[in-house]
Amino acid sequence: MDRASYRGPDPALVQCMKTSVNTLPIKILVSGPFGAGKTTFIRTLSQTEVVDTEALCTDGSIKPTTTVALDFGTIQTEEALIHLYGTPGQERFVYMWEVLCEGACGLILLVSGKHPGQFSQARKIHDFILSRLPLPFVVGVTHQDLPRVWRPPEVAGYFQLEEDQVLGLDARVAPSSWALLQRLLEKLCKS
Ligand SMILES: Nc1nc2c(ncn2[C@@H]2O[C@H](COP(=O)(O)OP(=O)(O)OP(=O)(O)O)[C@@H](O)[C@H]2O)c(=O)[nH]1
Ligand SMILES: [Mg+2]
Repeated sequence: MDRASYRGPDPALVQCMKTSVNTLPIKILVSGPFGAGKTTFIRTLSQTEVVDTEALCTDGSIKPTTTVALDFGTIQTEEALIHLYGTPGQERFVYMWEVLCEGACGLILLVSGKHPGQFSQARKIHDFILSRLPLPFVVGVTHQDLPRVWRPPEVAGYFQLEEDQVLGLDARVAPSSWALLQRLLEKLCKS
């Protein structure tokens, strides 16, 4: 077809592309150390029943269960379908981090402001994932509802990140969790 006779794209094709854009999921990885709040974050935001793989902690740990494979939740916004994949926090499940990275568009790295001793583990997870896939990412500092916890600017300093890449949240609360996801989506749009 020559330029002169071109009358614009086939309306059926345009409709099909719009549908694809709205239905192709954006895969977001939610990772971070043990107990950072990954499963909680996904349960708070998911609009569908969360698929989780919790198993009892048998070592007298600080919490009764831990994720052993993944968490999976979904969010449908006007613009996009978002798939949230949560990783296990414990290093013995490291093989799942690799599996879950596949096809991810962005990373939410959660750290608990209550447990600065886990920041080095968070850095390991960050390096593990980003050395395989240079994903846009944000850091969420959970447990901001508690007193005497590390605050986002301090965590940004620790990880040597810009302050706007690190947000505080209570992962049990939807608006606070949504603000973090929104920050990542803004980054994805710019990348
Ligand atoms: N107060 C408070 N509690 C939180 C917050 N985020 C998570 N929790 C609690 O912390 C505990 C651990 O949360 P999980 O969501 O299981 O943590 P996880 O990162 O999935 O843990 P693993 O899968 O074992 O690595 C749960 O009891 C949550 O209710 C938060 O921001 N504030
Ligand atoms: Mg979990």
